[in-house]
Amino acid sequence: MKKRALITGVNGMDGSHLADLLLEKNYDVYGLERRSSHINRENTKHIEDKVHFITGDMTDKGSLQRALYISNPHEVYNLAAQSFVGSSWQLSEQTTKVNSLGTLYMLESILAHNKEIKFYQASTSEMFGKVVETPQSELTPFYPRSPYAVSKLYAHWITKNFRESYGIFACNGILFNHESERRGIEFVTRKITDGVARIHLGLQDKISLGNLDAERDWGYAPDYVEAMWMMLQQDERYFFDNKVGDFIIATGECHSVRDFLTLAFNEIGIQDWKKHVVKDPRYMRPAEVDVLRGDASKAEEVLGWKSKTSLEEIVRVMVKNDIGLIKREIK
Ligand code: G4F
Repeated sequence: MKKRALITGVNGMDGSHLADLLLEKNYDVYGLERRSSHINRENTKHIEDKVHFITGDMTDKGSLQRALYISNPHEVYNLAAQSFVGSSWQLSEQTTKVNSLGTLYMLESILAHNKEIKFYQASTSEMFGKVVETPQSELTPFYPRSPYAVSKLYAHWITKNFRESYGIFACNGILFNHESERRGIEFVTRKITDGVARIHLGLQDKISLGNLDAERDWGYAPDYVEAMWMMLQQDERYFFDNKVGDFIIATGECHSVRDFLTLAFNEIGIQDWKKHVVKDPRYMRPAEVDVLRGDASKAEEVLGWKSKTSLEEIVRVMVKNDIGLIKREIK
């Protein structure tokens, strides 16, 4: 029998990579997308005829109930979110409604529809915020530093609570930063690779950025969506052992925004990039997360998952892809 999966946020970077993976594994893939006059299926256009798209919204519980009814899934991957930390101070209410209440609505809907559905929640390293220890593991206390991180912390705990209260097979994947050529342009890595590509093609001279000293544990999104899938394939007999519920997904390595700039400019043969980068206070955050580094040893031990792609490779793929995209754009 073919398995059915419902992915919320299917047109995002993670949603589209996960849809690719599940289609490869012969799933029937249903994707929840928001109504809009310009639906952005940039990341899913190559699989548009294979994914069953369902219109819905995380803040509209009826639409989630309807999506479950239509897809009748074995697995739900909740990847929809207001995911840009920087905007969460301006959009704190919307961020909370989508990220926190949306997760609650989905869990309530699963409980009403079919308790046997396995549920994956996109938790995040941002919950560690002002870190109390390094590296961060599943046991590290949280200290969120943005409305985004606070909203995700609610979603994390309500997922855990539904697991403990109702016995739902629900996992939190605490994913550290992960990137790919499908990353939104507002995130620092893609902003840099897009800017570097434009500089290479003579279309711009400078990239405006905020805090260059921030350090992140950057992995490759296609590797990370595999971990999401693996979490939901665990043996149910061991699931309610508390050790098995939530997982850190990370590379264990940490690099600064400066390091990322060095690697990206290297790809176009520029060593001294300083004259191409302008510090712009508009991109500084009211409260910053200075440094994140994850310890994914539980994922390796229990799931057999390990990050496969180096930061050098990620940067190479992203810069190359942006050069190709822009060349086609200006043709
Ligand atoms: O790329 P970022 O915007 O990612 P951030 O805030 O770490 O969050 C991402 O990863 C989280 C963990 O997986 C996710 F939960 C979240 O949804 C998102 O995917 O910023 C990274 C760092 C920050 O410290 C930021 O201050 O880069 C710094 N930065 C410096 N200049 C900038 C810029 N970030 C952005 N977006 N734009 C800049 O110009």
